[in-house]
Amino acid sequence: MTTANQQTATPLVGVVMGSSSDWEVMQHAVAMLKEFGVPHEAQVVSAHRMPDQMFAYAEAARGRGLRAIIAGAGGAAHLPGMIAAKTIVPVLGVPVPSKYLRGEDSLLSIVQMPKGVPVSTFAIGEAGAANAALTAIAMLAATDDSLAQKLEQFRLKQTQAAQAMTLPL
Ligand code: RP5
Repeated sequence: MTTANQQTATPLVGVVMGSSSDWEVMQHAVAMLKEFGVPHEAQVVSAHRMPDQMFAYAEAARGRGLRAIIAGAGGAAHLPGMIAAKTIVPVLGVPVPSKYLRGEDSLLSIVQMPKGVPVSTFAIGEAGAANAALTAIAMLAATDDSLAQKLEQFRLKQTQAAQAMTLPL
């Protein structure tokens, strides 16, 4: 599986992650963006192994038309916060489960941003990745009626699925 420079035409959402090992989780953000037909890109940008590229990515983001950046990382997860430090494009942080602390370290590293430079932080793992994408989609839907309709339908399907649930009584 490769995550190198996946891109659709003129991306509105950037998905970055600290390692290709994060892809197992972060692919759920990309899958959601694909499902909604949102132009996006996905690539590895490591905070501690490629800091210069990380800054370049963040600095160029707004000028390239990105409206949101979904950043996933595990362990001492600096990536979302450092990207947020270099751009005013909203950053949605996804804590990736780590080997020893199961992502609690990632979550606390991402969520505890000091006042002034926010990172919207999501649940650890797959749900967080998917919900970060849904939040980016909701942000875009504020000025895109067709996307808003798709989002309403997506929610309606979940309502109908819950209403159809039965218990083995
Ligand atoms: C972080 O370290 C990455 O985001 C990843 O979650 C973790 C482990 O990276 P690898 O050693 O698998 O490349 O930078």
